Amino acid sequence: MLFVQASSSFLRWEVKYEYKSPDCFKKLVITINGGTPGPKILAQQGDTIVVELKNSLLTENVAIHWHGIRQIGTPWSDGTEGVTQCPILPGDTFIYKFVVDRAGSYLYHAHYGIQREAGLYGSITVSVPNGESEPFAYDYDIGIILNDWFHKSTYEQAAGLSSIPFVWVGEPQSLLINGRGRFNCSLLATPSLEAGGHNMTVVEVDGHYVEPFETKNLYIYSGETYSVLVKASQDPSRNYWVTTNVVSRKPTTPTGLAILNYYPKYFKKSPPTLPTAGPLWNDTAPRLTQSLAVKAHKSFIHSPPLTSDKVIVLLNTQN
Ligand SMILES: [Cu+2]
Repeated sequence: MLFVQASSSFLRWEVKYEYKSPDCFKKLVITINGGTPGPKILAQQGDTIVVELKNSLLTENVAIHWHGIRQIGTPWSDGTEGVTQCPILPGDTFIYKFVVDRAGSYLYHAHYGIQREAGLYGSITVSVPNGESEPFAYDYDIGIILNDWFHKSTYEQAAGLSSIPFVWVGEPQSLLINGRGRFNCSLLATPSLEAGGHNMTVVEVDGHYVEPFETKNLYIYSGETYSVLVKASQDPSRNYWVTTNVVSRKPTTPTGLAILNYYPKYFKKSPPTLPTAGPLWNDTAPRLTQSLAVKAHKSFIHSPPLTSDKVIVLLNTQN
């Protein structure tokens, strides 16, 4: 008999506006416990996550959606404000309580207005239960979260998007990697990600194991999560640029940069090469190739039910 002991994590979060300069441009952002992105949630499959969320925004409601978490039996913790819960009013506290029932990488984000664009988002990593292993091996795990960053306030963006005629927000001023980016720094949409010339092997997509496939460029659409394996097989005496670029629209946004370093060697040294410019923004072929390469791992195929109880026809329109 196997006994599995799930534990519970209690997190106390305070959401508020603070001035921050994630890309050297100072603006009001929404923080959780003083940071954007918010705290990383690290859990094990079967754990119960309890988040006591205090809304200290003064004049705005808030709600947080746990993207990819199925909320089986706990729909009221889904955070879809206006659907499964009333928004959390300024000054109020709400307790989210749910089980993370599937290993994988996920994100959480604001679900009120466009507060995600003000910085209210973060990551959730759920590891497999003790005694179980993933269908791939690695030595070290690191989370990377990408975000497009606009300097206009979310109010200006939202007012434009809901105006007639519609006012497009334009291109993001920068791309943030783990909450940091560059815009006119003295140092120096749909993003694609490159790991400094290291091939990436995609092994998990949105909480599902996939048949591994290799890529040099990973295309990530809004809300998607991927786990990739990177082999530290190159010259360890230098550093490498990790780059993220806008694709799908002609980019005017500077490349988002981070450094891939073979720790502890030379971790302050700039890479000796220039960052790559990223894939051609209008070349859709590699994106289609990636979509077609994502297939359920053969040991983890969940077949759909053979019969349906109910048929729901959805009509989607955009005015
Ligand atoms: Cu979402």
